Amino acid sequence: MENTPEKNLEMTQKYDASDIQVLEGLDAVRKRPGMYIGSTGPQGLHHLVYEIVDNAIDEVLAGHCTKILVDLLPGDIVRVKDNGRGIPVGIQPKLGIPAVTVVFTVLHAGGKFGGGGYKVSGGLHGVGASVVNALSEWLEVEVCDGHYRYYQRFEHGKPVCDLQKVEPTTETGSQVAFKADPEIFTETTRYDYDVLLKRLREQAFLNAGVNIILTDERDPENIKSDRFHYEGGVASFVEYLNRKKAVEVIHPDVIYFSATAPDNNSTCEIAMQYTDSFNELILSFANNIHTVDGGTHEDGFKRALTRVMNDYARKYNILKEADKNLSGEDVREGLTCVISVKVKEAQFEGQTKGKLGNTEISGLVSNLMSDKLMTF
Ligand code: TSJ
Repeated sequence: MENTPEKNLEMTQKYDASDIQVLEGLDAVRKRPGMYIGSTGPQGLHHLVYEIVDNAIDEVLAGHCTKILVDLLPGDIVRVKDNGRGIPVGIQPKLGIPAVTVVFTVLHAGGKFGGGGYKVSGGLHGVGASVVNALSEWLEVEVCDGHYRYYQRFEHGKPVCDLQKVEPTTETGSQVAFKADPEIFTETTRYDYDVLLKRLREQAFLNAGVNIILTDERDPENIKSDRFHYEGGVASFVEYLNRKKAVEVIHPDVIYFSATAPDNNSTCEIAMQYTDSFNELILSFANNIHTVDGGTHEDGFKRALTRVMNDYARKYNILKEADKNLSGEDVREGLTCVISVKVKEAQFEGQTKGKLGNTEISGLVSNLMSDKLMTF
């Protein structure tokens, strides 16, 4: 009964149907790219790189990747390579095609196959590799799974060959090379080295221990390269932010706290250090995304900092009975702080999705801060 002609016909039809759906999905991305990457200007262009790198960062978070190479090649081709497990190449049962092909041809397919729920990173709009593929003139993926090297090429998001088994190898990892489509990015397809450098350095700070190497080979006469590796993670980030000669730090060591929620669904890291500056600098991140408008993690931090400082000041009679409480601004003067939370199901709010909305995170961060800062 399993292999009757009727059954085969049915399967063929099913496959065709999902195939059409796949094409429709990526055509939608090419029709309205702004919906998926924000803009088709320089920001959107750079966003393509972040989307691909984010996938490699997920492999770092899963504990299987230590090194990410980002190369700019002549013609503004981007090549990203990691030393992770390799994007799975097995046939995805629902669609009947290799999982890696699904990753690049089905919207929102990133990290979903296999049902593993570890994926916590993601770009501004959390869309993934298929969007980059849809907006690329061409894209090539290579996967090594410790047994074989595999290869597939796409043009304008469509496979131009099946996944090829190239050669035996003991290597493991993934590599993606792509050329942004000038028909989409009409303003420019030129990457700004310093824009990528800033974002990749930030990612290295937020993911302690990872090695990220950015190389610009666009001009063979003038090759540039920077490597980012910070064992200190967010504490190193604060040191870096306070490195400027114009400011003096008030205490030599950066204060660092971390916690995992009892339900294991979120983690929080805080690094802070006071300087003699009048300015406060609080950078907050959720799932490695800079939350420019703050949110529940930042609120929880500020609430706890104000409370602990006032409690301490009362207890040791620094604030006398007649004195008013210190305000939030008072206790944040001169503070440099990085807050990084990783949340299983992050909710980003606001017009630009720059604000963390998860209500449970406010309590996690404020409890961590109250506990540890009080002890400190
Ligand atoms: F190379 C790269 F950085 F450009 C890149 C790496 C680009 C993309 C789109 C993905 C990746 C990537 C994906 N690196 N590593 C992975 N890992 C997986 O997809 C993977 C591997 C194994 C398993 C497993 O459960 O065995 C699960 C996943 C999600």
